Amino acid sequence: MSNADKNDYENVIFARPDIMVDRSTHFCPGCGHGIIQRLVGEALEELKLHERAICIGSIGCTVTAYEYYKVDGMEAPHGRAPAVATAIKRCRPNLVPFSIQGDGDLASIGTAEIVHAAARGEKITIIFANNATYGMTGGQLAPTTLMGMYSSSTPDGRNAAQSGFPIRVSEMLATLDGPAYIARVAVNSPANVRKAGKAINLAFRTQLAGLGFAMVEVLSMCPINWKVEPVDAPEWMVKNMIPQFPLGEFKVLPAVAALKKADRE
Ligand SMILES: Cc1ncc(C[n+]2csc(CCOP(=O)(O)OP(=O)(O)O)c2C)c(N)n1
Ligand code: SF4
Repeated sequence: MSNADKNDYENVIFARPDIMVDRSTHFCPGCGHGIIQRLVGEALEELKLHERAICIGSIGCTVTAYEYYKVDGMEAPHGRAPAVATAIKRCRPNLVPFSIQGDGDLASIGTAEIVHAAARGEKITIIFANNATYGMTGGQLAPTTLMGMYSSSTPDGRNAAQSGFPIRVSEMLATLDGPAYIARVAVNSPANVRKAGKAINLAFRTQLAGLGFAMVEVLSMCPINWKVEPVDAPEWMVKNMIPQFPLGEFKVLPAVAALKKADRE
């Protein structure tokens, strides 16, 4: 239903958040990115960030994320979204910069930026879409590609001797003192989508409360590069990705826990 149409119904149970542009996504069928973009849109709307949010486009299939939201946007070079967000936040503390970064973007070319932004405790919000592949460029090996998993640059499957092991970014960043909130969620089922929405909302509220760096890693389907049917991709994630990347919260500062508790009361 479009933004305009929703006014035509008395009892709307599902509508596009007004802060989102009325357009379809450019993603492949079954891709998780569209769900993630929607959840971010819901958080922006719920928190009334129309005038304050600024979407930093990262490189990968979410490169034009800012075209989906009626908020300001800026493009960052590959992997550098946390550095761009840092600059914006430090110069204009009232703005709410955020980025949706892929695993190639965040955990490969952008490793230094994300580690140091987290270590500095920058008050920014990062949504890390982990689909275990370089989606946009044709399914090359990513830092999060699973052991034995096919990629176009490891056609016989990932092996440790050649490519090392997958990086668990959330667990790694949670060892730092800077982050306020780090969680891993997934968008493979309605229940998990709801949990993902709550985590993303909390990550924005962590920034709004000035509590520090917040990152939500979202396990996301990429059926085209996983070489599975879109309908089978959520189950593929359960069998293959979640054992390697367990869901949960890895860093929750007490002040963030208090924000969460306030939700339930
Ligand atoms: C400096 C630079 N190097 C390489 C590229 C090519 N490139 C574009 S997207 C991409 C991979 C993105 O993969 P990922 O971050 O996992 O996002 P996904 O597409 O899977 O969402 C690469 C290597 C680029 N645009 N700029
Ligand atoms: S290549 Fe993968 S990540 Fe990119 S839009 Fe298609 S399914 Fe989504």
